[in-house]
Amino acid sequence: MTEPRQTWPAEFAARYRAKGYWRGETFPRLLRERAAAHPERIAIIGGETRWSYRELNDRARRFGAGLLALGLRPGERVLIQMGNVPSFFEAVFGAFAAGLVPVYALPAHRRTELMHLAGKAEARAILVQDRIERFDHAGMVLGLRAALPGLAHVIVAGDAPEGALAMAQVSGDPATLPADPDPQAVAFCQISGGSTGLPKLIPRTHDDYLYSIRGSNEICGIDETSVYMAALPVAHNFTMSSPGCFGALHAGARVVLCPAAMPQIAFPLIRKEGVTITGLVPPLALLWLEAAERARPELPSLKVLQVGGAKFLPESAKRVAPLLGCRLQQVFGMAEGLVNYTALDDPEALVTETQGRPISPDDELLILDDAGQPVPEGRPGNLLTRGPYTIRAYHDDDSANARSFTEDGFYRTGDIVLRLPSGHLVVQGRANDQINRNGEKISAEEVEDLLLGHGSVFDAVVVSIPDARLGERACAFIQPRAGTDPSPAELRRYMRGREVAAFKIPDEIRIVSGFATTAVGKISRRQLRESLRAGVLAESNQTEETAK
Ligand code: AMP
Ligand code: DBH
Repeated sequence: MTEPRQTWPAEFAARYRAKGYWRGETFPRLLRERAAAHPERIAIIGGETRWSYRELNDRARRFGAGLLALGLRPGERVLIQMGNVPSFFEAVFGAFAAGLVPVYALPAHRRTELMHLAGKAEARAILVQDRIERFDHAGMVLGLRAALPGLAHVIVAGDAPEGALAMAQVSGDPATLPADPDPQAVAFCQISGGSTGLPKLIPRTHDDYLYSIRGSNEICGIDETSVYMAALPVAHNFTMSSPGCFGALHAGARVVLCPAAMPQIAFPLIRKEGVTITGLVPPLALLWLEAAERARPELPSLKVLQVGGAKFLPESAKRVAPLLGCRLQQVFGMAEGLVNYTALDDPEALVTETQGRPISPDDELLILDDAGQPVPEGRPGNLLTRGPYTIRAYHDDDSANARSFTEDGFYRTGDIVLRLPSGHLVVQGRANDQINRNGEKISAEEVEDLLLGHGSVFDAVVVSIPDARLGERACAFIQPRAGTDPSPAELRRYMRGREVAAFKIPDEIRIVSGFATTAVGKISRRQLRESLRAGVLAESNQTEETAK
């Protein structure tokens, strides 16, 4: 068994502690203390459910004790796939109380991703919501069981099918819960979008994550009067911690769970619950702006709209304050750590044109050219970072670690940024082959690999194409095997059959006779992707020209 760990060199750890970043706080203690300080205050609102801090804490502790009563042991991993429902917090804080390590899957993940995550984490249990948006998640997870010999329990929030345990029945005596964990221990694993292969596990410690949460709360002005609405999936790092649901709970504030981020659902909820802050990815922010243009919504409580996960263009950013009557805050973050924010009192131009500054004075940022040399100030380059809440390694993945971290512990973000004299970063794009579709990160390599599994595919190259609605869309170029003639529809069906997250199915599939090579018959994937992308862009420019 490989237990997830995250360690910083001793001199760094000592510095982060001395500066008060790492304070020895832990998640189980956090909720217990808040529940003791203000038991009757509302913590979580979801649908008709309103849980006070006391109720959330009591439920979590009984559930955590129930997990131990099933035979799970502190340190073991529990894969959690749930949507924006109160029981997510009961599950997660229950696991924390029991010393178990949650590993978060996103609602969009399907069999392929769950198998990978559960396998990598050596999960002893999977906790899953019965259905999310009508998809039978419980059924899917039960179907994995046979292939995961280490998996002891499938626990279902909601209606449990035969063969699974209902979450409501998992209950035990809180007196059996262990002592609080070591603050340096891994509290949970976030997951990375990544640019190669399936999602990687990101072990985060109590100390490091809670520092990023306190820092975020300060920058975002979160206090006990705040009402944070989770519009994006709660398990996403943005929604969880920037400042997100955990930020709100840390401040003793309220979390409102929005079942879907469409304006028709979100606007009335903001009005009803007096939401003060929420976060969106750019395509959803565009939807909100469009809706607001049609019928100016009254959202007097809303003070801050955060937009992040993908680049929000200045022209759209400028429309937020006039149309929604709130401030915009851009957020450029990553589950590996580093998070940047524009400040609430930054001048307008910086808020609309930049992705903000890092949380911590001890976030070290390098902006390097492809040869690894610092670029002149103000020029774009590859962003590398290390600091008090940025991981030093992924869980159990030597080759990813070798690629993603330098010898002195900097994380290669894969982002191309430039830095203004004020310290604000402007994201210019990605250095590697990742498609940022709607804020969902897709590895071109992973999709190519899936396509290559089809009997008629000789070679496949997947590229990102700028897209007005999605930010970027995925376009797959397919070279068929000699004598075969696969259609795009058939390839899409095939991908669906592989049971992967639907956002990974290419938006466009083009069948080509072959790929360009050099005289010696070689071309790098990167060059190839660039030339294919350039071809698509040239075509769409031409169409625009003829339309004029
Ligand atoms: P992940 O590592 O999967 O958590 O994804 C983080 C990545 O999302 C970053 O490295 C960026 O590529 C992208 N990202 C997040 N926020 C922004 C933003 N505000 N602007 C541009 N890209 C962003
Ligand atoms: O995209 C991200 O991963 C992200 C965006 C904004 C993130 O992890 C975050 C803020 O914390």
